[in-house]
Amino acid sequence: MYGLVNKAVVDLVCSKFGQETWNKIKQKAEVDIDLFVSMDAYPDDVTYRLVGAASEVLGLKPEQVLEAFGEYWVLYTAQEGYGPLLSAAGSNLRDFLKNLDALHARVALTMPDLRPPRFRLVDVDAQTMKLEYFSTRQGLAPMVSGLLKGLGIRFSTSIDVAHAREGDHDEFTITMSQATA
Ligand code: 1DX
Repeated sequence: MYGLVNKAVVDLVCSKFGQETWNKIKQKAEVDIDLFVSMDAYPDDVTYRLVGAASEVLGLKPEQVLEAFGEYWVLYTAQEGYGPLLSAAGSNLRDFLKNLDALHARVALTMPDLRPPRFRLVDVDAQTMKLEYFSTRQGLAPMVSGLLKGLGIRFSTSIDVAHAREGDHDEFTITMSQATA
């Protein structure tokens, strides 16, 4: 994955737990890279090893690390120069999710090694949407749960997310809780 992803992992761990903890994670992951370059492509293996080592060092399940990372990614990319990219994709949760494939297509114009997931949004009722997630990568569904929570925060929309594996893809049922007067 592009270095921006690994940089976000570094930033999340260092801001929450400090440099010492990051050094332990790096060592356990056997990753010898001191600075990730956002626009360089790295083997996926590097990211998976960092997540696995973070899980061991922090005493969290890998799923919990992935979910925390997904939530952080929305904040991090907004801060790291991709605010306009995110803003162009929509100003509410539903528009944003509808435009995710277009967002990735735009990034892929200049990043030929991008392997973006594909998303399909289905409206269920006024407060429920189903998001289908197709990825070239294994095991990252918990990250998508976190991404959705991050988007809920970005758009000040309270949501509940339920996940199910369905054949060749994952499905997330997103329920927007009713604002009460
Ligand atoms: F719900 O693969 C909200 O490397 C969501 O299944 C989901 O293949 C927001 F530095 C610049 C660059 C670079 C910008 F120039 C990426 F290189 C991309 C910024 C998307 C914001 C996908 C990252 C593929 C790298 C993928 C989980 C899981 C998608 C990560 C989240 C908005 C992004 O992101 C899987 C790769 C960006 C960039 C966004 C992604 C690769 C997402 C979301 N993906 C690189």
